[in-house]
Amino acid sequence: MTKRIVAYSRLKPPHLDQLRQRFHVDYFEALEGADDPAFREALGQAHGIVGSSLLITPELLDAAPHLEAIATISVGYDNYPVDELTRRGILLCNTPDVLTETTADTGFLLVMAAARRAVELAEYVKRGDWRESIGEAQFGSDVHGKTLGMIGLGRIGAAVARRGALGFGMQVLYSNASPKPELERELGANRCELDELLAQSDFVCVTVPLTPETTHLIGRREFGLMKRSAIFVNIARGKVVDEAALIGALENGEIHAAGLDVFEQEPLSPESPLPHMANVVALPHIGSATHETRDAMAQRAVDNILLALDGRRPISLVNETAWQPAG
Ligand code: 8YV
Repeated sequence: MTKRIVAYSRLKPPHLDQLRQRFHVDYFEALEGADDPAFREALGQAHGIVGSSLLITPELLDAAPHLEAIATISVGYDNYPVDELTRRGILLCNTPDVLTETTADTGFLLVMAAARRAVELAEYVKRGDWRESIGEAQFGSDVHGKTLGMIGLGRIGAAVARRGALGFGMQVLYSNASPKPELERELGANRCELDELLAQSDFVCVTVPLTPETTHLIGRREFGLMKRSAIFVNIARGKVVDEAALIGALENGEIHAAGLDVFEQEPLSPESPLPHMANVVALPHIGSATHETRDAMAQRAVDNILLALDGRRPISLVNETAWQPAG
C-alpha cells in the first residue's frame, strides 16, 4: 500500500519529488488554516505530515486516525502536543543542527544592529537627513568586550555565545537548566542565576524553547533587574517574553534597546508600537530564513518522514518514547 502524506509548507520541487517517489502526497502550498475542508479530508487518510507553523491540536489529530509520524520543518515544536502524540504512538521529528549557525547569525545581527543603531541610522541616510558629520546623538554602544547574558545555552545559545566570546571578546554569563562544563572551558562562560545574569549583562539574549515553564519568563520584574543600558535580544519565541512589559521597559528607559525576531503574535499586529520605536530592531521571524538553511531544513524533514514511515529511526526524533523499533 502506498502511504499518504499531507504537506503544507512551501516545499521546492526536488523535495516534493522525493516525497512523491514514495508516497501519495496531498500538497497544500498556501494553506490558510486547519479548517480547510480539503486539508481535513486529506488528513483523514494521512500516514504522515510534513509542514510547519500550524498549531496541531488533539482535535486535529482526531481527524487523522492513520497518522504515524509528523516531520516539522522547524527545530521548535511548541506548536505540537508532544505528550498527546506520544500517547497515540505518533512520532514527532524536527530539524535541529542544520539551522544552528544561521539562527545564531540572526542573534548576532540583532546584537550588532541594536547596539550600533544600524536600522535607525540607515533610515536616517535614506531620508536624506545626513547633511553633516554625525554627532553624539547618533552614537551607539560597543559590543566587543561587554558582558553577554545567554538565557538558555542549548545548541543555538552556544553558537551565539561562541560568536560573542571568540569573535567579540565578550564575557559570557548563562542561565540554563543544566551546567555546560565544556562550554565553560571553551568560552570562559559562567553559569549563574537568572536574576544575577539580568543584573550583570550588557546584552541579554533569549534562546530557550517555549514551554509552560518558560512562558513569560521575562516580564516586568526581570526588565526591572536589567541595566538601564541593557540591550535585549529575543530569537527564541515571542511568548517567552511578556511583550507589554517589554514595551513598557523600552518606553520608560528601563532598558536601552531591543532586537527582536519573534513576537507574541506573528505576523506582528499592525497596532504594535514595537516596529515604530527608534530603539527597536524588529525582524519578521527570519532566524533560519536563508536559502541554504531552509533547504537543509526541508531536506531533513523529508529524510525524517521517509525513515519514520519506513519503520526506521528518524534522524531527529522529539518523542523518543513513541519510538518502537521493528522486531
Ligand atoms: C522556523 C523556527 O523555520 O525552527 C524553528 O523553530 O523558529 C524557524 O526556524 C519557523 O518556525 C518557520 O518554519
